[in-house]
Amino acid sequence: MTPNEIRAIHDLPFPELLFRAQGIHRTHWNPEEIQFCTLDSIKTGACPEDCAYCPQSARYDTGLKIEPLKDVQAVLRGAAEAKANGSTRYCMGAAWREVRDDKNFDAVLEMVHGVAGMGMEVCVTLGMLNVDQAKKLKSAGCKVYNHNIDSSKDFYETIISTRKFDERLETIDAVRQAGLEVCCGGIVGMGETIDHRIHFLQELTEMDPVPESIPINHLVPVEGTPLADLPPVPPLEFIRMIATARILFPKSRIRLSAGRTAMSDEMQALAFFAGANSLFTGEKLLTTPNPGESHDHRLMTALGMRVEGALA
Ligand code: SAM
Ligand code: DTB
Ligand code: SF4
Repeated sequence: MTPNEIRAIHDLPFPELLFRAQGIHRTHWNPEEIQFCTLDSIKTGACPEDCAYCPQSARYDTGLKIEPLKDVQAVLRGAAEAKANGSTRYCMGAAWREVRDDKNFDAVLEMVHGVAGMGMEVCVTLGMLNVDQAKKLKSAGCKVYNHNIDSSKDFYETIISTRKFDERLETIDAVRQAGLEVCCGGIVGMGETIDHRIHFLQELTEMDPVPESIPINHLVPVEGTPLADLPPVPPLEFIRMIATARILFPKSRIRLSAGRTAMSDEMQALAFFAGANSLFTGEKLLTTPNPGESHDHRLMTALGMRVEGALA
């Protein structure tokens, strides 16, 4: 699809855009269900990369408490608790530039093995990696690898100087070659234009196969990072992104990811109507606040919706 064709969808009159997105959504998904996923930051901060949005980069003073790789048993306890709260997917993130073949990676493989053994879907996001490492994750029971392209190539290279957009694509290729599912999305609200957003979506359409899961994060502005003072994206623009993603990727999960603490319940309801069908629960994302388990269960009840895979 050309950028102009994608832009034409994105710019449809709002009722038409939402009607189309919802129609596609109900053809492929149960519109009453939302998948609850839990994030666990297994290694926090002191990252050598300079991603301008990220509180975990060592370049910015964000007051973040740096933590080395967590203990395997502590991670497994967290996963058991998340499962008890309705999460069916456990996503472990490490502030690494890349995976190294060392004892830390061996410990991550143990975590993956343990969480998979509890019957949860396991997703990890560890930075760049090669096919061999991706295969080891797969053998340990990992289902999905998260690696975002974050924005259009042009815009990406104004946001991060320590790596190239094409290196992101290489990692995603390695993940595919190993037979893992791909979770790949981006961030809106970093000062990009709507055309940058369109090119970001177009880049995803060119992946073959397209990602099974597409997180749409709203920038969480963190003091100390270069993007700390950016204004939020107008809510209706954000909803247009969700709806356009749903139309372009009928069978992919669209994840309403970072930034929900700044969104009203009404805005989140609109995002679900536009086709978002997954979110991160818990008090924290990786390092920034998140609405929390009880808020999200209340929201599901208020909307007459259900947590996907929940017993009751
Ligand atoms: N270090 C690995 C990497 O960069 O792929 C994995 C962890 S990194 C924190 C995962 C993703 O979190 C980033 O690609 C970005 O999309 C998202 N993220 C980080 N900081 C954010 C922020 N302040 N607001 C919204 N999303 C953010
Ligand atoms: C993704 O796209 N969003 C999640 C997950 N993948 C790993 C991370 C959001 C992090 C937001 C900033 C923070 O809490 O540090
Ligand atoms: Fe490091 Fe990932 Fe944050 Fe970039 S987004 S600074 S690679 S943790």
